[in-house]
Amino acid sequence: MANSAKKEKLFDKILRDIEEVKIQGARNIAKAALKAYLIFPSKDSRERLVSARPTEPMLQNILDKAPKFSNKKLFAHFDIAQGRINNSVFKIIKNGDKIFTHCHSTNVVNSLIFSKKKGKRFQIYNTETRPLFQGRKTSKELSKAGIRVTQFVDSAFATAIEKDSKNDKIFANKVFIGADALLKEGIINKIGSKIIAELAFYHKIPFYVVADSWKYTNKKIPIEQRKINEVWNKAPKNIKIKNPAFEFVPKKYITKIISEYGTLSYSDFVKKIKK
Ligand code: RUB
Repeated sequence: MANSAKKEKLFDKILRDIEEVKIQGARNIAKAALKAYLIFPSKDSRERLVSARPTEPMLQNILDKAPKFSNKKLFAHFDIAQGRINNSVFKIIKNGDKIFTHCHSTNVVNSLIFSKKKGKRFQIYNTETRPLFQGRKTSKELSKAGIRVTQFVDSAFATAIEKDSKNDKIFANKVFIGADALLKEGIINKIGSKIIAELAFYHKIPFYVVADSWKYTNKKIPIEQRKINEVWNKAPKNIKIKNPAFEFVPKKYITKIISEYGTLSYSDFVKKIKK
């Protein structure tokens, strides 16, 4: 196969894997999109990659940075930011914590595995994340790292989070959630995140967003609507199906955001990023 045909094949494969959520999570998507863009750096490639997952400012930001910075510097950012996030998450986790998480966030998962390796003892409550079950990926990775994981269906959000005062049992005492987009007034993350935030707020459980600052944007970000057959394949024709992939979580629910800038209130984080 000629070299250019090989390159085209690789570009198309990355694009398809992003669209089909084989490559998932803002950080992995941005990394893969940069790899694809560098094969064919053009306006057209950029548009195709951005529209593959439209709720991903990190993807957009990194492609905007691509002409201005070396590839080495851009790729290095992911690990530098993650390393700083890991150290901050480690400080926040206390032995005996029961941490609730949702979907699959590399920023969250890596920091939990780092904390476990450095000796913290805690357990995870996790929801499966219909329709694509990214929660199972989280459960498998954490369990492989020796972390105790309890998996719930999404409808068990309240049960997995709430305090059972009658039996003097506290379920989750902290929530760690990733982010796709960091905006001035709050974040966008996987569908389900808002109800988790509301429950945490109601039960006075700290709600932490764990996210690389390159997910920040001033732009208006659309919520990706995915194919309806992910929800119900061959559903009766007269039933309308909606499949929003993400939702907005207002900053009033966010106890702190943990990024490479440390652990900050959401407003302080926004101030910092705007400087
Ligand atoms: C993944 C998701 C993750 C964020 C952050 O959604 O909502 O919480 O992307 O992930 P999807 P990361 O599976 O639809 O891509 O920390 O890996 O950037």
